[in-house]
Amino acid sequence: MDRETLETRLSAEVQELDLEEFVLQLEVDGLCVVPPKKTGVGTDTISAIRDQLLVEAEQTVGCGFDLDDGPDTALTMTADDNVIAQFNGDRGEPSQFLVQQLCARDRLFRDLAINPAALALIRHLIGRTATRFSSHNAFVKWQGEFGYGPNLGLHCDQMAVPRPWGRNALTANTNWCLTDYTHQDGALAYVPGSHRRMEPPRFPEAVELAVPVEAPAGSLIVFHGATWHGAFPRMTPGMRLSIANYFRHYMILPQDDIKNLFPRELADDCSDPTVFKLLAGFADDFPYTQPTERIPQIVQ
Ligand SMILES: O=C(O)CCC(=O)C(=O)O
Ligand SMILES: [Fe+2]
Repeated sequence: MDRETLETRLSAEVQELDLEEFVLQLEVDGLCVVPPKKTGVGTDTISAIRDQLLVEAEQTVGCGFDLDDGPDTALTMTADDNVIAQFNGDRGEPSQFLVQQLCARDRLFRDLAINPAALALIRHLIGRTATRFSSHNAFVKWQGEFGYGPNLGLHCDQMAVPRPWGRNALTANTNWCLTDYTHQDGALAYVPGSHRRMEPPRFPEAVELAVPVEAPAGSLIVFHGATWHGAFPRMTPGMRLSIANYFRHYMILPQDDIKNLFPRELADDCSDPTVFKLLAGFADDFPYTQPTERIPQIVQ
């Protein structure tokens, strides 16, 4: 490969934002941790997002949440079909839930979803013009020994896509750490290099190889859709908060039907409406909502 071809494989955004080292880490490990000085998302913004998320958590569950103490009321999970079983504790005592559809809730979440550094790395994985939103969820967690159970909830995000997978990512994820990630505090767990296996996790191998992603609050974790990951249980008091802004190739179904259901006027209220609307897929052709081909006409 000549020098020019090699150079053009990294996008202008990756080069301008000085993200080359993270691209290399994504290629080798299938995951990278980007510090706040590279994303431009500072302590004040992270703190405002955290406060807003605690408000959303309270609205969702109906009890108060405190960063240092967790929920202010005892909580349980019902056998309701809407409850995702993986989020139950071993005796039905929950220690986490999701706040979903974040981008419809507050502009802070919309601006985070189009952060240029996150987008440059995701587009490197999925493809520049092919990248779209899939979902925007917050993980709200507190102390609980069980967590995801002995398998640490290890999975790949692109597991719903039929195999064989190629090396290109069909989906890719960003996790914004809103609190410090340490092993004891319930960090993300992942298996370095597992995206190169191009298959879902095998057990017990995956658990044996899993390592914690330790990173201070404000860090951005980016990972390939085939990377094996889950989380360690939070063993300490207080809360573990993160936002997962999840992306897809435009030929992969989104988790949330953003194109059809997201309020268009909210898309105009963010730091870059053009980029937000492109990623939301508002202008995408597929799936057709009406016939698109010309019909033969009878000659009069
Ligand atoms: O933090 C976690 O509990 C897991 C996050 C995860 O699986 C994801 O964002 O896809
Ligand atoms: Fe995941």
